[in-house]
Amino acid sequence: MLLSTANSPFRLEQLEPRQLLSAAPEIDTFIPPSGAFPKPIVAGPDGAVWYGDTLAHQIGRVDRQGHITKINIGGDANGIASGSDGNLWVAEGNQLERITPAGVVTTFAIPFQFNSAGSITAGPDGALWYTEGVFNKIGRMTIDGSAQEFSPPPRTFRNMGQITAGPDGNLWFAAGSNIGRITPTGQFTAFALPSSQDDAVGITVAPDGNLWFTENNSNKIGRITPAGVVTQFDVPTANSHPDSITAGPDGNLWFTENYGGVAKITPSGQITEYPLTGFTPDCHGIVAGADGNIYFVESFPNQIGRVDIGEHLPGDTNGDGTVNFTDLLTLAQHYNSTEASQWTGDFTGDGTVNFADLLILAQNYGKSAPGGAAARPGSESFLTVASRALRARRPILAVVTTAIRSA
Ligand SMILES: [Ca+2]
Ligand SMILES: [Ca+2]
Repeated sequence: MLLSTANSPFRLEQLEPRQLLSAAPEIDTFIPPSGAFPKPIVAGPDGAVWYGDTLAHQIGRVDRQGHITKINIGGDANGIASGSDGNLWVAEGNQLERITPAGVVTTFAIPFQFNSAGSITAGPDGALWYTEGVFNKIGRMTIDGSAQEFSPPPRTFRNMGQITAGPDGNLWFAAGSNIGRITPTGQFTAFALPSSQDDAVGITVAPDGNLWFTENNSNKIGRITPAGVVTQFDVPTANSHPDSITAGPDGNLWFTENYGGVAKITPSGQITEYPLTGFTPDCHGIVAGADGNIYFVESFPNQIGRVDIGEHLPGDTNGDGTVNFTDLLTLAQHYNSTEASQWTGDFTGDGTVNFADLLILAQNYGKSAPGGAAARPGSESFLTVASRALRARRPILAVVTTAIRSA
């Protein structure tokens, strides 16, 4: 549409209204220093994300900058949970292991030694609950390592998969053509899915008060209310093999696909898939990190992925919700670095950490994001640091660097 007036030399062209394109989120990839075929992943008690290798007797810790450190454990981590005791718990065959964030490992045998603990989660009763896929039992271990196991009526469940704490005080688990529920005292209920071909493997609880689950071979995402009403949604890509699912901070559910990538589903069932580039990665565990981003495991080729959907306060290099001296130190350490991201101080996103980024940090110094995880003040105000630099007639960065060196 053209707008013009008789006396005006200008013609104004009015833009047609257009739909805003929603850009695909950025996906980062982190390569561990060692390990093999990672699968489960959890938001750890220390604010970092932790995952387990199923073939290398190790668990890994992923920090906000994507650095990965490994801890050796006694077996293969089939499942990993964040316990009520502030420790990590790993299901690894016929034992569970308790690992402190500092790396102290304690091993506890499960009662039935011929079984294999797969998925594990923290229960509403403060204990750890785990599925035993081979003989289809559910186990419960207290944080001091004493365990009991519950057997459902024969032939009720097969192919027990993941387990999660439900919104109703019970534990819920995926089991092939059933979704299962067990009360803290061990009473089982089976909710049959519509088809015997349904194949539930992953499960999580969502803010809408329902349980959401993946169907691996039947290529669906399902929702079940605590009363047992099931709704299913087909995944657009055929044979994508949905694996694990988690509730994102954006109100959507996020899930992995064994063949190709990561995807989200809205509470009303709209699915958007984000195929990963390169050769087809084999994606398994997925979790929302404390920084508001989605972390997932590429079992093959042994990588950790992160979907950057978190709100990020510019200047907050460690993602704890507050801009303070710690963030300034990180920026100083990476000044002029080529390893530039918002986690190292590149808030302008131009690939370098430089003076423009320092200005942004200064502007936000002392600010906290809404719901910032740790809204504690910096040890020194930015003005103190800056005025010290001015008094010494030196650039602020030199003062910061001196502070780092003398620390
Ligand atoms: Ca911070
Ligand atoms: Ca920059």
